[in-house]
Amino acid sequence: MIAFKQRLAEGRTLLGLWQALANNYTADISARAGFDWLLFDGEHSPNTPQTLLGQLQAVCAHLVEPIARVPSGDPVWIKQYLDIGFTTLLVPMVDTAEQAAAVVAACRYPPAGIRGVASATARATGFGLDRSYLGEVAERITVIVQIESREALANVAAIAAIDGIDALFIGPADLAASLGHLGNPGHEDVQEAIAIAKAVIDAANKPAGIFALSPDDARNRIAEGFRFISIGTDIGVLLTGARNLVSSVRQ
Ligand code: 3PY
Ligand code: MG
Repeated sequence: MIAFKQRLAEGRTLLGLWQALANNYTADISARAGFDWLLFDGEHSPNTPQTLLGQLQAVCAHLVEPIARVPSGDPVWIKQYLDIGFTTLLVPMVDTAEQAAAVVAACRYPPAGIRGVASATARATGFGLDRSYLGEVAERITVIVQIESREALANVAAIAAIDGIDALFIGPADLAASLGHLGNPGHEDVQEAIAIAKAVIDAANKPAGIFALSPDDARNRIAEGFRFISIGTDIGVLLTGARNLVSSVRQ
């Protein structure tokens, strides 16, 4: 299995779909639709490690990268998400280099980090059958942190410089709120902040990702050189399809 950080280095922009329905069937269907990655959301969706496990198992036969967003950078969440077998994590609300370094440490075993070892009882290690997992964990795991506050913007260069932070993902909704434009991520102040953050991430030679606000926004983000872009959500796809269906039939 190629690590997501290696795929990010290939050059093609990787397109993703946000999974917020917290449902195995939705994950299974989405995994067949041609996306490069799916984001399983533990921060804002009704997910538990148990529901995430089912979704992860539902997509593992497909050529799509399952990314999990942990509820926070708490090492306990990180440990559980890694142990069930996610190899790419998105950590929300990382505002400082210290927090970013702590996230990396939570993903590594001692002496490099602080992750607890559950070798034979973790799905991550093939229940103990994958003997190389413990030694290869740093190469296999991709750590992505979210830049989504005024404080994170001020610290983005220092966050990007942390060894083990593989990519940085800009969250326009929280960034807009933090900059005083709650509910208006299209505001020019927010867009300007995104452009500055992107330039800093580029200068650090790390891949930048973003949540696109529309298909047009997604195409613009590709042209700007974002390396991975969420282009929608499972809820949005369902709701838009359902509303279009009913209005196409109702007289
Ligand atoms: C945000 O926009 O705040 C997100 O976390 C998702 O992109
Ligand atoms: Mg956010």
